[in-house]
Amino acid sequence: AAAQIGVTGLAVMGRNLARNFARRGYAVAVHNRTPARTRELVDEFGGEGTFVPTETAADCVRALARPRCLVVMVKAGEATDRVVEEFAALLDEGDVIVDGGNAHFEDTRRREQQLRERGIHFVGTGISGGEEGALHGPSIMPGGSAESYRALGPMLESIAAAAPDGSPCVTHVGPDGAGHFVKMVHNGIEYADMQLIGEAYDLLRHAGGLEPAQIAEVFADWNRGRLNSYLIGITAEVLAHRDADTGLPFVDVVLDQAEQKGTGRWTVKLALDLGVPVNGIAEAVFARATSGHADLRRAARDLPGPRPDATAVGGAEFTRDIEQALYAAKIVAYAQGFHQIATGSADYRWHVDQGRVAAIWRAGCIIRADFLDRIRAAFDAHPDLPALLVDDTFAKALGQAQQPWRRVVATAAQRGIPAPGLSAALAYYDSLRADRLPAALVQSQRDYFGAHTYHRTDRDGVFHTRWAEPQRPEERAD
Ligand code: 2AM
Repeated sequence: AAAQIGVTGLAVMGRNLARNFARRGYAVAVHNRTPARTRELVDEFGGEGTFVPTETAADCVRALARPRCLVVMVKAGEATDRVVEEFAALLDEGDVIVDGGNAHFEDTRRREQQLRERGIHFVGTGISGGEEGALHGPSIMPGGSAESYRALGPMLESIAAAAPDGSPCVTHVGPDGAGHFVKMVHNGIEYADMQLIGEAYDLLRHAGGLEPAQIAEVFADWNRGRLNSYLIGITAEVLAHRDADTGLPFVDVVLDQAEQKGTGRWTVKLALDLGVPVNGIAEAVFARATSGHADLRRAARDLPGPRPDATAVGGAEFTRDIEQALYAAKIVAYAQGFHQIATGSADYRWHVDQGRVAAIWRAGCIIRADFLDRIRAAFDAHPDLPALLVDDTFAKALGQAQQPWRRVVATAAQRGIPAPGLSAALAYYDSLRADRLPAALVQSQRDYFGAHTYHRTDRDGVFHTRWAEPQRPEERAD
């Protein structure tokens, strides 16, 4: 029988995705550069469904029913280019190549355009949820042509995670690179969420005087409330875990240097180009970078400042304050991510439905949470919501969090506990709220040294002041 879908690149993500298709009843052609991996997959998991092992790319293409749908799961970058080209040469008009790797969306745009000229659909697809997600149901973010989704959509819908309301966590995000773009921002938000959770832990420990096992209970408790999410859940588990060798809390034996593969950095780089303020996400990326500068940290260790742990603030009230601050900063981080999606969507003319994006992040992906359903509801109620923060539900939560959030940031500053995510989010929030920003002074400075001109609050037009002259006369510059 002809296979309905093919998967090439059978490392753990590709293998699990192939198994997921097979378990859902699809006949899956499987292929890998090194054929031993293909044989291993079939030997080990062949009983789970119908696999069609293939040795060469040509064999793989021959095994597929038309229009052929092939999922490429190889390393992003050159390997993807090479594999896509190898298969594209064997495919016909109307066939579909899915790139399920973590490609940069600009690469996806380039590949999509090149293949479109040859009549082949190229579908850059974000897949989130790690190895387990790939096997049991990821959140899937396909881009590419709407036409490609007709062949592909039903198959993706059947392997995707199901949201609490039963709907599959996949949608046609938009044309060309939209899927990989949205996946990139997903990862940026993930960085911010993880950083905020890290700061909450740090404050509970060093200002609150709690031990990791106690903080595990706090997180487990939060996980039963509005913060309920995959990340909060695994945080509780990690904090409860003790190292087998030393008996110490696991978190205390792990070197405090957080690494990154690049999608968070991409998010921030692109935000800079788009002019979207994502300071919460940026602080999370920089916090990882800061942690990795061991020499810098060693050199700075003896700089003056308060030492944490002096006296515990402690108490249930402080824990409640942190929960409020965490929730408020989380709203800000997600709002920034969605602002970036809206801006990218407008710039690239993708028409991304932000409510749909929130909906497909409700399950399967790393940032899955009840919270995403609140975001979905906000966009469903007001598709043109100018900022997530002003949605009634979120505005109310931010209102309630005001004083606790400010107390937490103040406590962090007073005690010398770094909280870049929580405080950047607050600064962003207050910047948006401000009647007047010191941007007026900055623009004045620009006019002073660079004749960059300014607008006035009281009159239309463009103005420049001749600062070098004693009378500092103002002239129109337009
Ligand atoms: P391999 O098993 O032959 O190494 C993750 O590295 C996956 O991408 C693996 O399945 C790997 O195949 C595949 N891969 C990496 N680089 C590749 C390339 N240049 N061509 C084909 N497959 C590649």
